[in-house]
Amino acid sequence: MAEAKKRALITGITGQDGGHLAELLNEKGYEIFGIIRGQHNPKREATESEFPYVTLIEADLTDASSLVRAMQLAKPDEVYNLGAISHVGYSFKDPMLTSDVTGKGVLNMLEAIRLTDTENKVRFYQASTSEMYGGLEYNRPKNGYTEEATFHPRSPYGVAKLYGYWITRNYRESYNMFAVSGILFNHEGDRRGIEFVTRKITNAVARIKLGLQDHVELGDLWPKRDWGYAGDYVEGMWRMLQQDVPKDYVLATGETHSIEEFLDTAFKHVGIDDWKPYVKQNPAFMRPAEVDVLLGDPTKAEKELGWKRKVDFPGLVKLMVDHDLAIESTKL
Ligand code: F7E
Repeated sequence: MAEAKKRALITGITGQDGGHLAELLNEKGYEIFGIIRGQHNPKREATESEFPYVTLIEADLTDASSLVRAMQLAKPDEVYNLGAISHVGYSFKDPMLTSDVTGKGVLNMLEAIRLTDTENKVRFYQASTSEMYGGLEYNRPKNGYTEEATFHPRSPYGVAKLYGYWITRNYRESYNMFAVSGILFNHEGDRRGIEFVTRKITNAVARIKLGLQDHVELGDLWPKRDWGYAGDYVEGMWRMLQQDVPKDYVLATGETHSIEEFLDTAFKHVGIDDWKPYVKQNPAFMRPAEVDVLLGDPTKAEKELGWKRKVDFPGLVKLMVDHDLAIESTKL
């Protein structure tokens, strides 16, 4: 008899990582269920046409009973909790909702698993983040943040994610659940939303090159980030759930670059050597508290999961600019 297909339930299926993960799990032969929110979710149609192999289930991370129902319908072997209010700047404007969705939503999902998974077999992945570290000088390890580094979140988003991290760890320790956190540094790509700085830049670079726009407005340009490719990172998520022992892992590139360097690389890729005339600073895009420098140390994931990022910084910028050039040139 053929082996039964593994089943996965993904929250945040309409987001960047949800899309990459759905593709990966489909290649691996999983039966995939995705949680979608709301009566007329504007992303439903696009999600259905791009991922016809995903069964969508209406539920909401703020409603534990809807998650119990989703668990009963999907009967998953693995749950990937990627759903969140994920924009750091936005979390300052809506801190309560961020705390409910990005923080307490994790507890709702864990409880839904605990109440339905009577054999304690389900494996749970929590999308934790480098935003939990905060990037301040006093607690920046020289070779990058490891799984053991000190946390000091700098936004309502970071604080909510830290709750998600600890409640996941607490359920692992209290109920012996296979519940792990991937502490992922920034990961970008062609599925990235335009509200994040990398995609905002690559889209603007493409449009400026094509004569569709004459400048881009940004906030602070000095912060540094450890930017990788999202397609590489979902492979790491999956590997975490295939281990014998549940543990938390950092996924990062081990390199950090400023927004200025990102601008420089992106503009040079389309033949513009000096980006300064095309960039205006606008305080509306600055944050009440900034995360200065993020650099991750992925040694543990490399050793224990055999994971390593494939796309490097210039490769990532090129991939994103080329993708935006292709899309924007259809608008000429
Ligand atoms: O900002 C600065 C901004 O919004 C990066 C999320 O996936 O990664 C992401 O969080 C930096 C910050 O990403 C603009 O102030 C300047 O210093 O692209 P971002 P993020 O805040 O690092 C982590 C790991 C997550 O977990 C999050 O969910 O760029 N910046 N000017 C700007 N940022 C934006 N968005 N827009 C600007 O105009």
